[in-house]
Amino acid sequence: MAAPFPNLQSLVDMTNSLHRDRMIESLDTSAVLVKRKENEHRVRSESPTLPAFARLAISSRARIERRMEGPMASISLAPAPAATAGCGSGSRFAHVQQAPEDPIYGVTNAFLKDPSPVKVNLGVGAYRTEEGKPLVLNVVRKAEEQLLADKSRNKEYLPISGITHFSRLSAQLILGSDCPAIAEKRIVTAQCLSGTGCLRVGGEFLAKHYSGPKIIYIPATTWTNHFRIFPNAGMEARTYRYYDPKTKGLDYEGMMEDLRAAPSGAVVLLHACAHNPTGVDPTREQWAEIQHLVRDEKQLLPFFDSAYQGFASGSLDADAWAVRQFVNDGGETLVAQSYAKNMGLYGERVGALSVIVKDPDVALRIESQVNLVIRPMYSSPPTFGAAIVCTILGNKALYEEWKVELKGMADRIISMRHQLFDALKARATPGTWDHIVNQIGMFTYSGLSKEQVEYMKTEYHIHMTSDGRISMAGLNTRTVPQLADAIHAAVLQFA
Ligand code: PLA
Repeated sequence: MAAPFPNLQSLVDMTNSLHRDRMIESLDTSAVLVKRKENEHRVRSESPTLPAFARLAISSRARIERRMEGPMASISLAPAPAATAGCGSGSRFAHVQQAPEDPIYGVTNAFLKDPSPVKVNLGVGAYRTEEGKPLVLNVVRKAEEQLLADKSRNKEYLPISGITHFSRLSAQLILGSDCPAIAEKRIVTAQCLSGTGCLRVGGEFLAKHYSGPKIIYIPATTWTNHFRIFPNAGMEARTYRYYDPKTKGLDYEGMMEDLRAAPSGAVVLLHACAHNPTGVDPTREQWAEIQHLVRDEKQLLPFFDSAYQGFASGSLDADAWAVRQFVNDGGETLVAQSYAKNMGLYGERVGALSVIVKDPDVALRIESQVNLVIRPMYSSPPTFGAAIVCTILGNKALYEEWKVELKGMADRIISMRHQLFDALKARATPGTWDHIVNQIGMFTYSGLSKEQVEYMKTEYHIHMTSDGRISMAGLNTRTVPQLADAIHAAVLQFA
């Protein structure tokens, strides 16, 4: 009968050599770190000041190397000693490093772990009601009921680029139903996995097919995920100045200077409205000059990230103004649209990527290539969320009802801004707080420091991102005083 483990010896050998490689590798890492430290402090290796762990690393490496030269049989298949177990000995993934926590999801994790009954999550940009609860819009409930009642619906795969009707309605929503690019069929729209999916697919399409420099200019202060999405998609990410902490407003001069210095034809990422995290948008006059620079001076390719249409001002049209200005000048443009916030469809992952070009034939070919980006990535998008959007946008009564609900959310956020501003004024909190009411959209970029944010977390159980961003949509009349007390104390504590 064949032995149960005919290759036991080779297994032993493999494991041993794996242990040895891992141990040597980790000791080498220590040695490299030591070398760096040595250089920094100009400490010679024989110096008695060499830290103890460094001496240990170097001598252990020599010992292991000596040992490995002996017969393999001298090493048992027993579990790795405790010292190496930490480096995951035996695993092909032992080299995998702990990734840093996502700056926004990390806040949610810390909030969930906080046992305090008064904890408040002002981290992620997710709308909450006055009662502090997540909101499913009434129109969404109605659309869901209609969809569930329709027994002719099935669960078939969607086409690679999603529901065609959804794409048309989405393009009309962001560009306006009278947009010439739509009438002239110079637009390709694909249903993607919410705003993030649109940016990722758009980024990869550009990395593969854009004829200009594959460099995207991102605001230096921006939604943190932008910095990962585009390099992952194959684009080089560079930054342009955007926010001026001194004025808590737009660094307009810096922005123009940096875009002017960009290589001609590079891509530029622009927040369509309600810039995240700063809440600072260009004025219409500034937009006109940005457009002139982008189109006429530098032939940059604008890529709009529209994650908050309707959330900024309460008006879908006003919040789409900048995008429409660019598209209607006839130049080529990309737009990523998200329905997470404005329809409250966060987890349904519904979004639309539009590529607007100069020629309908080019649009057709782009469509085929966008599909070729999507197909090996996730094949085709999910059905239900996009069906909800189609039901609402395709029905006049539901559409009107949605606009009212959307305005209700935007107005509640604006009212939170005023309540917080008044509460700080009432406490005579040192500093200027006008930016709380002047900034636009879901977030207040408070100007609070990392230390102040940490203090507010430990002392007041207020959770927010370490850059001082406050999700105003997470506040309510009950929690405003708690936040105002926390800010007041933090400002006095770290004056
Ligand atoms: N673009 C910007 C500017 C965003 O702020 C967000 C979401 C997205 C795109 C992507 O959203 P979506 O994929 O869900 O459509 N930013 C949130 C959530 C609201 C997050 O970080 O994922 C935020 O808290 O910043």
